[in-house]
Amino acid sequence: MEVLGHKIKTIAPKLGVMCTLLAGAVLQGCGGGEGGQKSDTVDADAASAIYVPPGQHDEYYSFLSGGFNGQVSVFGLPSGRLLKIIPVFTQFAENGYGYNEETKAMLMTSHGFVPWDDLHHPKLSRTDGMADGRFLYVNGNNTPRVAKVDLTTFETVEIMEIPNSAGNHCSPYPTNNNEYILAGTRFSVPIDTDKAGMGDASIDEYEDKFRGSISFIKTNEKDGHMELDFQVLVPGFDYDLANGGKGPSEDWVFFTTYNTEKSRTLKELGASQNDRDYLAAINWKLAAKYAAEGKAKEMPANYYHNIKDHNSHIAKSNVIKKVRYLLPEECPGMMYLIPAPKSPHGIDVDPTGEYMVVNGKLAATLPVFSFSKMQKAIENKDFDGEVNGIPVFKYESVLYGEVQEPGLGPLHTEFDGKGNAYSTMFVSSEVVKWNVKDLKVLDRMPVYYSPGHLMIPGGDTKEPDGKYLVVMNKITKDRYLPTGPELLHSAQLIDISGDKMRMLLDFPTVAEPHYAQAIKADMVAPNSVKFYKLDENTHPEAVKKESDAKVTRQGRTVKINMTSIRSHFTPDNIEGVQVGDTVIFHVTNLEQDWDVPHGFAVMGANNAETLIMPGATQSLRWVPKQPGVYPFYCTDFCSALHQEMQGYVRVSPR
Ligand code: CUK
Ligand code: CUA
Repeated sequence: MEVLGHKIKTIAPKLGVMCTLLAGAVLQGCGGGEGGQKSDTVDADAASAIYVPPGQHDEYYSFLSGGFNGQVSVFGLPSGRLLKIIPVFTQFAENGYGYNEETKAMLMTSHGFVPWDDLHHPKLSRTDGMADGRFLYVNGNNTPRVAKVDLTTFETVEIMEIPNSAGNHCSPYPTNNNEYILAGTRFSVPIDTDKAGMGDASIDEYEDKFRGSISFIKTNEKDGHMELDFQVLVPGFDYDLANGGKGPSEDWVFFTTYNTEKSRTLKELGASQNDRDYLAAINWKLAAKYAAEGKAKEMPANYYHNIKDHNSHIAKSNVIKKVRYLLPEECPGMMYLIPAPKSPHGIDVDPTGEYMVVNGKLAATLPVFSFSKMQKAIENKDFDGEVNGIPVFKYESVLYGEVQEPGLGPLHTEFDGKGNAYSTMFVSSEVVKWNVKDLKVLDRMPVYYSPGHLMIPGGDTKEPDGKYLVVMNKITKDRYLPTGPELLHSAQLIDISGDKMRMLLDFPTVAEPHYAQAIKADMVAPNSVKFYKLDENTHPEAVKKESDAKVTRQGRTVKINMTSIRSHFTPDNIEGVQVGDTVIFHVTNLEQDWDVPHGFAVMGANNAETLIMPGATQSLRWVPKQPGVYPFYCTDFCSALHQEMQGYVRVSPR
């Protein structure tokens, strides 16, 4: 197969072949190949390498995306202990997120209340090219959103909807000093710059009317607060993944694209008939400069930006009505296209910032592009035509070299900071270690089964911490005791400190992890909030002492300002509620101690419980439908008298 004159071998001229290969790999549980070792043979010291004695802490926090559960799960490494599930785009009955009055607004969008999403990529905020442990940014794929988790509280505190986007997959990518969080569209959609909301066009007009977008979200240095500065409306391809430069390539960010022939269907190989797709290179600094210098135009928009206040714990939605945009064809030098094997998946830039690895999942080689060659090609205008006014490089003029026979189905690559890269091979089900300079394969480790992303702590930064590698496998099959047709996905921990990879541990994950991030525990743990200070609670319905607790009626609404402290609620016996009233319990947890939340649940309420952190106020809305005496109680075991932490609400007929 030829890519602009350059030979690229593909393993799968037809998608069917890919599927057969995949099925073969999965069914046989094959992997390995030359130099492979059976990962079932775990060496005798593996246990001690991951053993974290009771009462001691892990060395790393890792943050795994939950994929289709819309959450992030936090695991300690190397133990694989699950430390927390953080709901982001999903209602979480366990703690009332998205059910209680304070957090409902977090899940508001221009489409209404959307309490689910598909969360793929956690990314830690950055300072000087390194993860700084302050915030975790994550993407919502389905109803395009970017969220921020505060790592002092491990709570989702901000969610921004992304206009002019569909399938927010190449997202989020924080630049090296968190100047911007970049978020790229997956699907191109019709974008009408005269009107807010979704554009409309016949799907047959794809070629002319559909565009993608890359959003430039500015962040505030102090609190990480997001603001959509502008968007670049890019050609109507599909965009897959993003990764940014470092050092010399710091000003650049790269996106893999597919469907560059702008077809709408895979039928008859429609979307994959091109010999090649592109790696899109965007100079984000130059884009910001163009936007600042007035090149950006303004269009109407309608998107939600939801922020949770730290002191009141109340989330509020702001609806934003305009967005600025740049067109690459009007901004010379801002965007280029590099031919790449067709349907590439991950793009990963090495720690030096010189090498861009394109994981062409259908290709038999792994091409590595050179940033300095790209700079030269720009200088010499060494182009091979253009697409929508965007120059396309010649493959050879930017290619550093190709890893030969890396394995089948390369998806993602990370780096160990010692000159090596590690790539996942989805089809041959292995992690392959190779040297970035000489492109030689050094080692292979079969993994079980069919890995997607892999993650080395700091492996996407300028200084990776090359001790452990976590590979996240899509298919679990026989790795654990069977649990019916569905098994949890599986992560495997591999020691990469030596020449050869060493399998240490399997652990089940929560739903489907795509990407993950990890950071040394001491970058996060010391800043962890132990409880909220009651005297800083600015919730308008907070009551800070029991004697202020009260029940008030306003029309058909009954407001119950309640307190909780070990081990009672005040008030705990409530009368005067009628069927059909709207009852709102505003519960303030008076505790000022670490790890003493109280739960609150009332019989028949069709929302959830809520779990109130010490010092915080949370509110549950309830409309009783039948007369009766309804018990309520604390749901989280809080003291020897936890079971007694209860009360009644009497609901009378109207
Ligand atoms: S993607 Cu899932 S394995 Cu959404 Cu980063 Cu590659
Ligand atoms: Cu409060 Cu149990």
